[in-house]
Amino acid sequence: MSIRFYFAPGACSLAVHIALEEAGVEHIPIRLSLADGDQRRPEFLSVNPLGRIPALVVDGQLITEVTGILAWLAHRYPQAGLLPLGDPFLTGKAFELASWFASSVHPSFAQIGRGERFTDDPATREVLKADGAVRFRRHLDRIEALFADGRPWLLGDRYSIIDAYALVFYRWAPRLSIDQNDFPAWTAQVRRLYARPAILRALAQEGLSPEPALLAAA
Ligand SMILES: N[C@@H](CCC(=O)N[C@@H](CS)C(=O)NCC(=O)O)C(=O)O
Repeated sequence: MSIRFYFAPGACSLAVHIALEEAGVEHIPIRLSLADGDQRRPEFLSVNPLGRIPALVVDGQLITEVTGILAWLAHRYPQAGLLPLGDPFLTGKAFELASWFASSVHPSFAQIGRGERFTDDPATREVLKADGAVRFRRHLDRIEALFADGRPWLLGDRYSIIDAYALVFYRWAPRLSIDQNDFPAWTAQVRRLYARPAILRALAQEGLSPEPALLAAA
């Protein structure tokens, strides 16, 4: 099987990168620079005409959307335990969270830097930018609140790839000057995430590192 994975460092594609590492999937990583506009160049538009990452090309067939790719990986590599596929309720909860991340959390962040997705009107973009910052912060607070019952992972007792998906947003918080220490329970979960070698490998392959204070020895 040939798998080509298109990603940008620290973007939402990080969740897919972690899943590929967790499942030990051999793949060809293709790094794009969003700042340089690689996603709008003909070479990439011929792969994904929507000009978005992540994109996975499996034996010539394209899969896009974080949730779509994670679902494919979870079913194709069930031994990796990316999703609790044997438990219909927890699988539903996993997709509940992934859908919320993709439809609400991520778009609120996109309102800030990708106003062109929503409107052509410059004045409305400014409104969206301010509104996105408020909404993104509220979403992060909601993620923190999910841990209020003491669960170690988003789905309960067991790690799933949904925990890695949330890590994308946790790592975006400082870009908006949001202090990650405002989320103590979530921060404890991120410490547990950084104890997983697959996650450290995915970060390293993107040229990124864990926040030093959150490593086990810190
Ligand atoms: N709903 C999509 C969102 C994909 C998306 O917006 N990816 C961003 C990076 S996080 C991107 O490709 N941005 C490039 C651009 O908007 O030009 C998903 O969940 O995969």
